[in-house]
Amino acid sequence: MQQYDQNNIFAKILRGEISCHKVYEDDHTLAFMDVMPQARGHVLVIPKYEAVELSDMNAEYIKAVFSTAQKVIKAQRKVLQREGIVQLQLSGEEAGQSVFHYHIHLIPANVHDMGKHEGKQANQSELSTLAAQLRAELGQ
Ligand code: DGP
Repeated sequence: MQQYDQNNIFAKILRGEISCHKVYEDDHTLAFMDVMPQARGHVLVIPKYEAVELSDMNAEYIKAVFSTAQKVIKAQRKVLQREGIVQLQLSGEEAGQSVFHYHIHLIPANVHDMGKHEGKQANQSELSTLAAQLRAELGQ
């Protein structure tokens, strides 16, 4: 398995070195819009903990990530007006993981209709609008 690299993109987002469209933040987690969404409203939830994937996650942070994911899913359902949200997590390069900081994808889509992973960059103003709507729903 891959070693944790402190220069991965999500570590830089956590340190504020790269911007993101933030949806939710607490002491243990950050949720933000995926810039290459597989569906409109695709959100990523990450822990403020250095883990490549599930097998090296800390139990306290797993709990926190899933708690944040629950909140985000509820907000996505309201804002996007759709029931079905795909929860996806890739462990390892062979599985298709491309950013090596643990994350859960929350994708408002039917799994059978989803586009290719890492398709194309989304429109930044649309991401900004969606993030603001989700933040408002989450009281952030
Ligand atoms: P995975 O392949 O499961 O490791 O997913 C990585 C996701 O991260 C992928 O859907 C695209 C997204 N992504 C890559 N770079 C950035 C970035 O700089 N900002 C944001 N918000 N998302 C990114």
